Amino acid sequence: MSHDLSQAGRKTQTIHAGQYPDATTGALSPPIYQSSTFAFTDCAQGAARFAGTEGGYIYTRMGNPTTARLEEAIATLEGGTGAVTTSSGMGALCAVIFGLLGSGDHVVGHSSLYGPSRMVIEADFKRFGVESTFVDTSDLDQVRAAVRPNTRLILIETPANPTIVLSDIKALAAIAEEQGAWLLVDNTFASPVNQRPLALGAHIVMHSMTKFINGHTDVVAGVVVAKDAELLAKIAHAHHYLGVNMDPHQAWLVLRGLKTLSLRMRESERNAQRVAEFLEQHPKVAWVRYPGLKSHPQHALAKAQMDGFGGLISFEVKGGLEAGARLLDHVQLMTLAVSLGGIETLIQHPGSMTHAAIPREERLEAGISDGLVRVSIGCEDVEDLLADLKQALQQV
Ligand code: LCS
Repeated sequence: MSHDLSQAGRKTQTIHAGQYPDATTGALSPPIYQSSTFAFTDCAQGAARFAGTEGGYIYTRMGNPTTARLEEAIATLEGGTGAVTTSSGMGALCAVIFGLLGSGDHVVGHSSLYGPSRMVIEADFKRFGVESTFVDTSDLDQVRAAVRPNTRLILIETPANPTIVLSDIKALAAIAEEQGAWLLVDNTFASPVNQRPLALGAHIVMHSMTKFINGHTDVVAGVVVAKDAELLAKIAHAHHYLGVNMDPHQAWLVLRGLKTLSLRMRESERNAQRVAEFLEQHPKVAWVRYPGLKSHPQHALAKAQMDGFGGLISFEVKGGLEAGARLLDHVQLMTLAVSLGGIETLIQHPGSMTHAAIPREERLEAGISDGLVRVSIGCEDVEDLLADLKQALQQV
């Protein structure tokens, strides 16, 4: 264990939490314990580890020293009691639902969620009796109207994928508390550098670490952090049975990426602010949504609950889908690809890509218009990004 970093600054936490010299060799970079299983000294020790009366490792699906370092790091950053790492962000979401909900329980979710996150609840967990209602959680009245006596979970992304709509974490946590439900915040877009939902009252935080936390577009990974130990134990139990564990090598890569999270986020949001301002004044652009713009309907909330505005922008080119497709087909430096939060700029069309699984009517209701373009701004020289957008917009 490293020394207590719970009160340290975020840059310090990203660099030092879970990162300390190996006890036997002094290696500063964490060893990758690429082992599926761990030997017991005798039968009594094996029995004690299974019974939970003795700490230590058993089998990598249930825990591993390299993934444990990453869990320590993210729990420190999010201010949680602990964390479980998962093979993907979807693995994180499924572990929470599998661990906490059952037939007859009800979920209130943000209508604008990553497509598969919404559909796994709306279509797949439905087969197991989990009910759900999706509303615009930025409107608290809609949430209050959707909550039922059997509501156990409120799920939001803030900022939301791909609409960049914000939801008020503190207010939603209060509604959840009143109802005896848990508030789960998918903190992927903000990252723990910009937003700490547990401190605002949320009960559980999850991430697709595929995005900003890893940051190098080379790993798919997820994590769940819980505020209290009992909740974490329930989720961890489900996680061990589901088999959505993280591989030790995957954990090592994310630990490496995490060290520069703060640096990357600051660079990416500095660029994103400039790009958003450029798009907003461009005559061929119909609208732009970025939390750092005064025109964002929740700019004040962004300033209150976030410490930075992040790297994600959504916008629409005048002429809708056809015009947007032309733009996407003509970018040169930006890459036409899904995913986000990497060091390089990625641009994509949610309606036909990341959110295509959501029926069109539901997409439109959630504010995901046919022409909406989402761009994840990276750490390139901003002048090059602006020049690329300028030339691509000329082709529209
Ligand atoms: N939560 C959010 C907010 C996401 O954006 C994603 C993936 C997930 C969860 C799922 O994480 P994964 O299993 O992929 O690690 N979002 C993607 C996107 O917008 N483009 O490609 C993937």
